[in-house]
Amino acid sequence: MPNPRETHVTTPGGQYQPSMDVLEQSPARQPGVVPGVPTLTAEEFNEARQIYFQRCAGCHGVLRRGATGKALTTDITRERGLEALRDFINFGSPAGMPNWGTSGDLTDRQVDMMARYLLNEPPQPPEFGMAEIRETWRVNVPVEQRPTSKQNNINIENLFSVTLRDAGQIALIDGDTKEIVTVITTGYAVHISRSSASGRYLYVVGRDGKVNLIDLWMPVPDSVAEVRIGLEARSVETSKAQGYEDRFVIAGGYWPPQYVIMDGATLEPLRVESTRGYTVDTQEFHPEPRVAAIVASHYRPEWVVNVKETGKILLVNYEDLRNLRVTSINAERFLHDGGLDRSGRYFMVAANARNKIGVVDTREGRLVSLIDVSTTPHPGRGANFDHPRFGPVWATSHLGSDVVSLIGTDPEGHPQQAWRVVQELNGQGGGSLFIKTHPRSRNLYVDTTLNPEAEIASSVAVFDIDNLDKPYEVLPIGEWSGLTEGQRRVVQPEFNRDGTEVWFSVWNSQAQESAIVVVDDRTRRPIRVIRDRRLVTPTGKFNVYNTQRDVY
Ligand code: DHE
Repeated sequence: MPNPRETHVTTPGGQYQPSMDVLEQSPARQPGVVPGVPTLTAEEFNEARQIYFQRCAGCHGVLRRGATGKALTTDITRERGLEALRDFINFGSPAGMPNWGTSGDLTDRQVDMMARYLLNEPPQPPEFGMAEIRETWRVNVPVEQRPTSKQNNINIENLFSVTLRDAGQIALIDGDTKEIVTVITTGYAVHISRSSASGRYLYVVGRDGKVNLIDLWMPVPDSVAEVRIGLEARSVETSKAQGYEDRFVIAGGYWPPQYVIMDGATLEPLRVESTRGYTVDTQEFHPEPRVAAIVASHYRPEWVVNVKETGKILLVNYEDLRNLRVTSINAERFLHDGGLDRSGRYFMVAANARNKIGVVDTREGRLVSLIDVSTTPHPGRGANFDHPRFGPVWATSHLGSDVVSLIGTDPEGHPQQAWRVVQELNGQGGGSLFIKTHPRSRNLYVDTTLNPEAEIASSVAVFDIDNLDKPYEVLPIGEWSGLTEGQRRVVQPEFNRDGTEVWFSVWNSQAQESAIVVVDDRTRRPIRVIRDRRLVTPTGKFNVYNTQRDVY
């Protein structure tokens, strides 16, 4: 019988874990020698620390106190011993630990070095409080020197902010002409963009915690302010409640685990709050619960802040920053991404490693339901549409299976269906990251970016919303791009302002050419391929109007 550890292979979900790319660059002191514990040279320590932050910290935590992966504190690792640790790193485990050695990702020397690294105390990365945050704050164009009216001819509502991931830049692409308006340097491995409530400003966050404020009214839009809110971050959002349009911004950190509230026009940091605390299930202290998705309520002056490792959803009220009111909702651990339902009242969030979707009523400030879905849901912001039989639904696809779950979201009109999976569709396969439709569209697009099959990763499935029992159509987006090199992973459908076109990124490595393919939503055929040497690793695309109003 084969050794189960040797036959174990890594799943897309197992590979899609946070990588502390920036944190690895912060200085660290090597722990002292402990009698009987194998040591590392200074060079080995630095190499091991980098590998740990890139590959391991996402699951086991920066401080090795455990997240989706097991805790690796020295009381545990020393008990297991060098040989057992080497085996685990080499072969992985069916519980989700990748087979780092047998996959060829790490050499035998590195496997041995990592096992020794784990027997020593973890280095503690620095904190980043208000003094450090303020030191990074720059206003390049003060408010009084900014235009008082729009100084360009761009149709801002149909502008796309495109993440150029590995270039640390965003490209602003005119949705009407499909021309690149400008490329702006932002944070390292830039992650997402969000529009301000008025649509004038764009906020961009890099993995290095740098937030850029871009003024779209300038003759050529550019960054007018910047600040670093921590050392590792993934999310940013603005104030959208009536009377607070463009007033505040919030950004969430992975390290330190904190969120920072800033002035909307200057990014002046106003308040920093830690998310360290107790988990919702066992109520144990967690020293590094990361801030995942943040969404602004349109009803109330509140942000919905999702704290990953503790499983808490915080409703942070920004009416009075001195006397900050935070409603702390116990949901489920490993909250990651999510979005609002069509009415804007309910927030739907994936607790990805728990295979659940949490629902929060943002009007009443309470958890409504925790719904079982398939393996590792990953909705992005999800997709809202009217189901022909079940009324309004919100949909998510999954990293770990081909299932698309449709959840009823209309407790008043369709009480039988509300907060239940009303239908499951089967897509092309696992490895899906994003799903999208638009109020004017009757198509539901599902990507499969991380599917191990090249053909599936470079195409998308499209379902007919009016005939959901009909088989999906496969759109060979990678092929349509005309690119012949690379993996041509297709990622994140995003609609234009009118809901007539859907844009897909064809994401190759930094050294290879990438592209954006624009598809006509009605005919499902390509109408334009955007190829330009400046489009380095395009991934997320954020249409200003749709992002501003949460149309998805
Ligand atoms: Fe993302 C959203 C975290 C890897 C593209 N990603 C998010 C959000 C979080 C997050 C918390 C929600 C933000 C919000 O709504 O406020 N992403 C992480 C990770 O921790 C992870 C797994 C690994 C890491 O180290 O960063 C990760 N993400 C990726 C990618 O590899 C992707 C595919 C390509 C890239 O550009 O890095 C990617 N993430 C995106 C995109 C969104 C996103 C495009 C926004 C989707 C949307 O429609 O709103």
